[in-house]
Amino acid sequence: MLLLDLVWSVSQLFRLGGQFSAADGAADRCNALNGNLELPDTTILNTSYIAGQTTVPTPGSCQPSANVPVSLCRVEFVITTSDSSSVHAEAWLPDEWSGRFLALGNGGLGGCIDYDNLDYGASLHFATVASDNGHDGNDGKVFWNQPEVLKDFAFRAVHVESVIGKQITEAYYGRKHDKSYFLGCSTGGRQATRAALSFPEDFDGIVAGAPATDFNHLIGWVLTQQTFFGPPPSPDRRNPNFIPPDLWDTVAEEILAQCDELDGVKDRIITEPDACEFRPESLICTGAMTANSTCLSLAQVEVLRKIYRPLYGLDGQLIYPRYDPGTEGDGNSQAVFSGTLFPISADWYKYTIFNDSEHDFSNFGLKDIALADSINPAGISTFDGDLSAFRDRGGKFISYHGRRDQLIPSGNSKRVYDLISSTLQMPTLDPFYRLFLVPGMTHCGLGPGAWKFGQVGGATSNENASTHNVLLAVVDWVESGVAPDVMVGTSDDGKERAHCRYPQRSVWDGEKFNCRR
Ligand SMILES: *[C@@H]1O[C@H](CO)[C@@H](O)[C@H](O)[C@H]1NC(C)=O
Ligand SMILES: *[C@@H]1O[C@H](CO)[C@@H](O)[C@H](O)[C@H]1NC(C)=O
Ligand SMILES: *[C@@H]1O[C@H](CO)[C@@H](O)[C@H](O)[C@H]1NC(C)=O
Ligand SMILES: *[C@@H]1O[C@H](CO)[C@@H](O)[C@H](O)[C@H]1NC(C)=O
Ligand SMILES: [Ca+2]
Repeated sequence: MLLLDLVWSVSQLFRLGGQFSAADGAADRCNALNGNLELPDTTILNTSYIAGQTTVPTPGSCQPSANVPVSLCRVEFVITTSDSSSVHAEAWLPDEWSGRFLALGNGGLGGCIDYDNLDYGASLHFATVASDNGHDGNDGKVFWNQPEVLKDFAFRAVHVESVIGKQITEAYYGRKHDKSYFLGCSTGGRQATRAALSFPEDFDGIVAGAPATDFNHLIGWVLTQQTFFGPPPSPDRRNPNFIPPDLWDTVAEEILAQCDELDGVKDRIITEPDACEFRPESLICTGAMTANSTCLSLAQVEVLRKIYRPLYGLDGQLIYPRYDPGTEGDGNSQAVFSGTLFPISADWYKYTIFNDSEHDFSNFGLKDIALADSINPAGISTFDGDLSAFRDRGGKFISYHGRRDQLIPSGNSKRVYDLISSTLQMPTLDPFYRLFLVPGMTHCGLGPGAWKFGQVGGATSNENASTHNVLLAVVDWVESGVAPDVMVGTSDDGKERAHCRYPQRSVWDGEKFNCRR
């Protein structure tokens, strides 16, 4: 393993006196980086100065082009992480630089440079870096018998992208960055957590959305959910357990009927899904009714009971919190409930646990999750409450999770908070770690709730203030000591709602929602 014990050895040709001022000679300085920069285990592939509001071609198989918002120097580079692995990355260095460094994460089993957030970070004047996480594309086959590629994915890519990205930033602007940040959601949220646990010096401030932590369990939980209802029926295969899409709409309406108003407001948003004790019995077909789009068979009701229960393992320990009721509307559930094996989950188990591309998942169960636990490829699990090193060096961590997340139950973020709290023996993590729960938001964004709070490009409100933008909020916290009490989000129809930090609850007072213990 080559964990990059790096020596800083750049020929610093481009030092400027005082504040960096952009445009003058920026193109020359950018082009000059190519060939003049010597970085450990790193090859500069290309540098190009790009005038703002341009579309540029991109390498790799993920997307053909990317938008460049503001004038910047684009540096494409590759870091060799072992004899059999490497990380491709890009640094976008805007003319107007705030002095801040920002590293980005990935999604799913990716494999894809996050161009949307390179665009977003650069437009907010961060020197922004993103990588391909050690492989191209979203197919899990790349991990098959490739332990080094797996290490890049599990912990190494974000570390090297930040170590080298900071050196490129310094070489270009002629001075070190002031503070460094990380932004990611889903797999990016897990990468964020891994960074804080294993590389606490890498970032001063971290934003972790819907973190895919306790990874083997999460992936195993998804596959287990899928065994409850099985594949869709076909002419030659009956499946009385399967719940077709239109019946899911009926289920969604019944859950809203039972639980929407628990929070005091009938708005199709269940503020606290954990308070919803959904009773599917009300949907059982009676009398002459046959199971169709308006009622359910006993077998289907039993499937629903299982889906909305937490999953426990062979040893009786919790594997994963339950699926959030209220999530199944608007076709939201279809990715997992369509009956087709969820590709991320199937690939992970095929190529890192079973080492068998033809594995038959029809009997997937708790024994398989126990096997994944025992293998824990490249230490992927990321379920550890000891953030003391990150806390003690002054790091600030903001997590958020939509309560209508169709892929990762929001209860897991509460569970992680509680784990850190008990591990560090801190009754509240307020001094360095805050978790904002976002009612009515799906995975990482979208949904009927007030989901726009700057967590990704495209999720900004009219106000780019730290009260309304989680990235700017962590900046304020790190640089001015101003911690966010609430996170104000904006919905698609322009309504604002203040999201509460756990363990506070969002309580309706007859006129508005307030955050209370
Ligand atoms: C480097 O970037 C420029 C500008 O986008 C492009 O024209 C050129 O083909 C690139 N060269 C390589 C080797 O990728
Ligand atoms: C479902 O079954 C009930 C009772 O058998 C019937 O009244 C209703 O029209 C059916 N709905 C559909 C969509 O077939
Ligand atoms: C699959 O390969 C990994 C890595 O070599 C190994 O740890 C694991 O035990 C293998 N899985 C099985 C089921 O043999
Ligand atoms: C907020 O920031 C984004 C950068 O992503 C920018 O596009 C937008 O115009 C800004 N909005 C305001 C009101 O400044
Ligand atoms: Ca409600």
